[in-house]
Amino acid sequence: MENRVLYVRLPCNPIFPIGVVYLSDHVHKLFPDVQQRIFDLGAVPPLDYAKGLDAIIDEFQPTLLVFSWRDIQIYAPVGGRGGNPLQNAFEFYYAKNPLTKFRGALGGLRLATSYYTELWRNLGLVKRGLKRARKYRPEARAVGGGGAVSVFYEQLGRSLPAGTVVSVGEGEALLEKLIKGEDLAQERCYVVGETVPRDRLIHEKPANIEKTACDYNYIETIWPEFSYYLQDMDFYLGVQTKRGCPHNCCYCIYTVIEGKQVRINPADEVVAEMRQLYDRGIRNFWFTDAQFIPARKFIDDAIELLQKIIADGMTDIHWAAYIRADNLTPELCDLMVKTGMNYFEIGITSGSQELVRKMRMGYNLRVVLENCRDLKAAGYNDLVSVNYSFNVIDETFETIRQTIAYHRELERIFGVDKVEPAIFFIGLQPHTILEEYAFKKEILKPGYDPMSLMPWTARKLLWNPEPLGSFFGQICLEAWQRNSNDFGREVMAILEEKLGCADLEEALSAPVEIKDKQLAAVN
Ligand code: B12
Ligand code: SF4
Repeated sequence: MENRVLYVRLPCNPIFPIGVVYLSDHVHKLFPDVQQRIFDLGAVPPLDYAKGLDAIIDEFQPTLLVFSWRDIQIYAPVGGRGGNPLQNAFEFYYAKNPLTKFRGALGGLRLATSYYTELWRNLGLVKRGLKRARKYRPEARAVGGGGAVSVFYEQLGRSLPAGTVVSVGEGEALLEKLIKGEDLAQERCYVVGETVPRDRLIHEKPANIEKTACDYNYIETIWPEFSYYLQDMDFYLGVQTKRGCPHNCCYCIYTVIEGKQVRINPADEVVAEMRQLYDRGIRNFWFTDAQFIPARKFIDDAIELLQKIIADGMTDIHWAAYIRADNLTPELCDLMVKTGMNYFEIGITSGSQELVRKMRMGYNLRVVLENCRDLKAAGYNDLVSVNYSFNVIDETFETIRQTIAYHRELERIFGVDKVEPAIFFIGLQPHTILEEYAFKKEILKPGYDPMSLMPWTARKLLWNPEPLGSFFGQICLEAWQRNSNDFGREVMAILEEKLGCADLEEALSAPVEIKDKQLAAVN
């Protein structure tokens, strides 16, 4: 049977659709005769989604529709697609002034409307695409995957058309089987209306496939709109250097989806891939790994890659990534600066070692500071975004003071204007240790809908429990009022005004508790 594979990246902010690019590259390497096409709704204006999808299906007549869905969860401190979600929610939940509360309610309504509209619109696009493809190919099949599907695979299956294959995690092995027409029973997937997701499906290990350099000469031939991403020279194009993360951070699901075993993409292959993009004019790269240096034992791999980038002559690039700054050495710092790292995010979540330990993040905050000093000494003068999520577990005024002390030290190292505190509140995700904790504490009941944006559920999923929830609510409201353009720094300033700043040494030391390590007891 002839296979014609259409990859549809569902609407998304313009982030490079690296997932479908890698999938189609993999399929092409195994089955060079299979006809493929990429259609990226991230590059199409909203009014043209349906029309554009119809047109590509009429033209290409696919037998397999691969729908890639990147993100659903939108709680962020920044302007999202439906406004500033965090601000709307907080105004609604915490504002004392009835007018502000009303504004929050309206904002929340707008947000919920845009959230559900997006959700239904994407589900509608899958249905529409499949129905239209079946006009030409009655055997046509849909398969859904990507970040959002991996997180919400159990819920999304309820709304997708019968027969749709719902995939968790990487899709390479699954597509291989679908194209060969083989049984899918061993894959991390289920079929809507035919099978149900196996218990602990999400915890199953991904297939161990060694990644080779993506062949962009081929990608260009199946994706005429590729050039859209080459036009804006400030755009960071995705390149993956490894998969998997060995850590256990209590709120993170990716350590489960990508697996704990880190699989390194060979440095020569990564460089060969970057070189193809470089030759097309790209100078900004985002290493899309869950963590660029997941643990100390991967430092040598990072060094090898950066050395090879220099050896290849790509000396005028910039790159960014999520960096676990506890895993740096002076040599690596030097190479990071030399190869043009000009932005990185560290997700320490709290500046209190005690809390970092309770959240099971495996960070040694003292080491992070030492390594940041090495990075600065190596000449790093660009931005660092430090992700803090307050009130995850056992937060107290004392641990807040410690976080302030820690943040101020980072500012002393890099400069106040270079350290951007990104204040997130955790969006609770299914299958995480934090979810189990919420069950145990009876904050949530098993069977809740993690995708619900109804105010009573959303209030729990946007993790900010009492007794400190209302306190943080007020702090954030004040920060938006004072200066919404510098929200993170404003939050830090208000917290310091109200609570003061601890001694750095206190922040860095975590007395070991003998009894009841709450999260540790959960699993
Ligand atoms: C790197 C990254 C970023 C970078 C992206 C930089 C860049 N230029 O690419 C930055 C920091 C910008 C970012 C931002 C955000 N991100 Co982000 N990000 C990631 C991360 C770590 C990796 C994504 C990636 O590119 N992986 C590499 C590629 C190759 O993998 P992939 O696209 O997932 O594709 C593979 C599989 O998913 C699968 N697959 C994909 N499609 C399909 C389709 C089918 C049919 C099949 C079978 C398989 C399949 O196969 C592919 C190849 O193996 C993931 C977490 C993770 N570890 O995956 C979160 C993640 C994608 N982000 C997420 C979110 C929410 C966001 C934000 C919306 C956060 C926010 N609230 O602001 C923003 C969005 C910003 C925006 N402008 O819209 C969520 C999305 C799910 C959700 N919760 O809704 C994720 C999954 C993290 C999480 N666990 O919550 N992000
Ligand atoms: S280090 Fe990052 S990717 Fe790994 S488990 Fe923690 S939050 Fe998740």
